[in-house]
Amino acid sequence: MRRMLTTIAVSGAVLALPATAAFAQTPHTYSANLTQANDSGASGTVMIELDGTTADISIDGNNFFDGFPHAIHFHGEPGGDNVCGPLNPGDAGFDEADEDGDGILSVVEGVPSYGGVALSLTTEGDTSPDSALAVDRFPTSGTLDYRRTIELPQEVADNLSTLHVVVHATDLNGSGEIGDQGTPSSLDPELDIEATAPAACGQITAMAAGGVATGAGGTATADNGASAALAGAAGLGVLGAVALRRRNGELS
Ligand SMILES: [Cu+2]
Repeated sequence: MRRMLTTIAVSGAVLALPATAAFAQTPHTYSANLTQANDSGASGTVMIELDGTTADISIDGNNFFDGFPHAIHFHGEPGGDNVCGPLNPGDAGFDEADEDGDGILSVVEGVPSYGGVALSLTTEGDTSPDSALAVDRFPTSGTLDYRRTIELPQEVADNLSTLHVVVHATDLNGSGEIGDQGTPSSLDPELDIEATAPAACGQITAMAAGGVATGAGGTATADNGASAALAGAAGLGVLGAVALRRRNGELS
C-alpha cells in the first residue's frame, strides 16, 4: 500500500512537469505607450510578444501625419540608461535639449535622452540601424497599422525594457504637408526637418511579470497571450492535483 501511494505521488509530479515546461517557454509580453513629441498630437500603442529572439510587433497609432513615411525605431543603448526625455516645448528640460533653440526637438537633439537607433521597424527587409532612413519601407498611414515578426539581435531581445520606440515625421508648421519647414533634417541635409523630427516616443516595459505575479486569480492582463498561456500552465498543474486526489480516493 505504501509503495502504491509513493508511485501515485511520483506520477502526480510527472503530471506537474508539463506546467513547468510551458512556463519556461511562455512568450514575454512588452508594451509601450507612445506619447507625442514636438506637439504632434499623435499617440499610440506598441505591443511586443517576445519568444526567444523572435518578436511579434504591432503598433497602432492615432493622429500621425497621414501619407508620409514614418521611420520607426527602437532607440537606446541595450542595457543602458535611456529615457524618452523632454519631447515637447514647455516640458521640463526641453530648452536644454533644444540645443539650437528653434523650439523643435530634432532627432539628434533627442539622442542624448533616448539614445541611438538599435532597430529599424521597417515593413520589409533589413531591420538593422542601417535601414534607419529607408523611407520607402516604413508605414505611411496616420494610424501606422504596423504588424511584423522580427528576429531581434540577442542584445536587443535581452534588453527590450531599456529601449524606446520613436516614431518620426510630423507636420511641424501645420501646413498640411511634410517637408516645408525650411530647416534641414539633423540626420540628412537633403531632407526637411519635418521628415525626421520625432512625432512620438514610448518606453518599452515588460508586461508578463505582472501576469505571473497575479497568478491564477489575475485578470488584469487576461487579454494577452502570455497570461493565457500561463493560465493554461496553471490549469495543467490543477489537473495534475485533481488526478492525484482522484486516485487517492479510489485507493481509500
Ligand atoms: Cu528613430
